[in-house]
Amino acid sequence: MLIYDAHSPAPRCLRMFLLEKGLHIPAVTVDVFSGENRQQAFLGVNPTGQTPALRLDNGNTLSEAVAIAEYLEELHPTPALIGSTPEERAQTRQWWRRVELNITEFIHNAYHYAEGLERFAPRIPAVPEAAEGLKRVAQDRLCWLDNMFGPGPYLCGERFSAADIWLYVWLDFAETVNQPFDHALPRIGPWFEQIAGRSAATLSRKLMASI
Ligand SMILES: N[C@@H](CCC(=O)N[C@@H](CS)C(=O)NCC(=O)O)C(=O)O
Repeated sequence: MLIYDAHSPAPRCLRMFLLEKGLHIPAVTVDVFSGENRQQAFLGVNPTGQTPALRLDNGNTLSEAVAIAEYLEELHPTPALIGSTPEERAQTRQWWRRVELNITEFIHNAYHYAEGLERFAPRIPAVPEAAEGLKRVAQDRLCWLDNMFGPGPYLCGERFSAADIWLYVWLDFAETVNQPFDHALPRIGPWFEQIAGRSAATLSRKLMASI
């Protein structure tokens, strides 16, 4: 297997997931800043032109960080970051979807349409006038998530999961692109500091240095 990695948040989610699972998969870094990922060679690997991607030993390629994480957890069930029972897996996916569909996708698109506009306008449809609204929605939905946060310490209660990784990585990225979140949020504030203290958070950040 080979991972196509990059100095960007979606690949960092996968890196942190692998570190937490103790999995080592060879990786090559694709230069998304120069647009290497949009050149023919990489499009032959992943036609979406996005990272991360996982080349399988049979020559097929998977993309979408969540799908890759699900695949790797099936191959390596322990330690479980999605879940070891049907209910645990459903609970993780419930929070994961809340995180992605309401918060991280808004952060990502707001970045594309504002701070990342120059880079992304030639690559994808860009709607700069939507950027400020998307940033507001992400902040609002983070308060919504904060209100729903149970006794913790993690989104899935006592169980650290992929949902924590995805929310943490994207909030950490958001801080660097003019989308800081309200650290005074009573649940998310302390939760963020706690996740930031994990060694996988530090190690997975290394490749983000040039953002
Ligand atoms: N939904 C995809 C998003 C993938 C994505 O947008 N990757 C970004 C890095 S965070 C990328 O490759 N950007 C470069 C580009 O789109 O040209 C996933 O979670 O894997």
